[in-house]
Amino acid sequence: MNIGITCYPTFGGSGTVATNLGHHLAKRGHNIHFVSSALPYKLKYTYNERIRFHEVEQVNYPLFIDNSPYVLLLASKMAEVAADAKLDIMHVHYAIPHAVAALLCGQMMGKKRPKIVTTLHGTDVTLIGSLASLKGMTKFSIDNSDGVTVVSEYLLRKTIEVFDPEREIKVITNFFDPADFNRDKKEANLRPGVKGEKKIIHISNFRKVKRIPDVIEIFRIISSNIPARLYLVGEGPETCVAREIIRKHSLTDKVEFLGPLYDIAPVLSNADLLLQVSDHESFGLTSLEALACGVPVIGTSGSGISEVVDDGQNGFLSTPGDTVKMGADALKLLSDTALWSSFSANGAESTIKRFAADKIIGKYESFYNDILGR
Ligand code: GMT
Repeated sequence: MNIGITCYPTFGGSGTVATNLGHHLAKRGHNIHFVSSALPYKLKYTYNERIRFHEVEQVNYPLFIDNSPYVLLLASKMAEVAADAKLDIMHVHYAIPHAVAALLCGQMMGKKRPKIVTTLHGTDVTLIGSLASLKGMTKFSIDNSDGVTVVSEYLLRKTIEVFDPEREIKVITNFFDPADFNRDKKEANLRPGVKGEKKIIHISNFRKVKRIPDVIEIFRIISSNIPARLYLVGEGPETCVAREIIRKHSLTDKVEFLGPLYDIAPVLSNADLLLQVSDHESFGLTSLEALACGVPVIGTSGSGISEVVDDGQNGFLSTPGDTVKMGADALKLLSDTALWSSFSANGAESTIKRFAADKIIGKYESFYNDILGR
């Protein structure tokens, strides 16, 4: 098949999933055309006969300084690529604005248009798509795509609750590549502090939904009981909040800000515990990748994380905000070597059974074939 993929090029789960999907589909013999405002950060830009990247050019014009017509430029680029590459499918990740641009591209192309598949990733439903100003447009893009997927049962429920869609929506979960995320990938050593310190890790875009103050509070509980060091990966609006709380609790010597990283597998597989304690996550890709590396997770219940982390088996789940329980659970795990080892092994085993790429990519292929009537 000839497949177009549009995603945000920057660090983030939806772009990571979209790019990895493209790589796997190319390995299975499909021709993949990425259309985005910049090279997706996970796209390997060495030559691959089956992968092409098409950049959406910006237009420099004084009237557009504060009002870039990005959706129009994206739709035009999609139509150009779809015609030249004879795309069967245009698969967009994150509804706003990508699905809207794809629908516009479809209208421009008429009968020769590719089928449009939209994958909803989370905040396009729970935050952005729920805003009164964008809700109608997001519903329009869901109802008019040829196929819509969501990354978890939780997100399916949320999508139905928010948009009452007029169509069936398919759950195809996120996935990981066991060659990239496994328990043996130990080549990067997190800078060791005092010998025997437990390595706690948090990875996110540091937005409010990630509950960064809770991450620091759980670490404060851990480190006042056992030697521990916190590694913060990523960056965002709450980074300065984190720095302030860390200073307030005199934890500066025990916390390392690593910034955004292209490849998180080496640091993950060196960690002892991942904290993903968001208000809600549609899926929690980082939790999946941590478990695959044999790293237990302290997570929150009530959203997609509970579809990835098995409470009491490979991690512990708590109500968002319950840092006292999360701190106690973390200490229980980190102080009991046998318990930690069994959680670690369970995580690696359960993720490979349920979320290995070879189990999931075929679901996308079947979905495309169904839509194409093949
Ligand atoms: O977590 C974010 O804010 C980034 C966001 C994105 O769109 O890149 O992540 C969402 O999509 C990921 C991939 O499907 C999911 O693993 C994340 O759980 C989801 N984030 C939220 O729902 C908050």
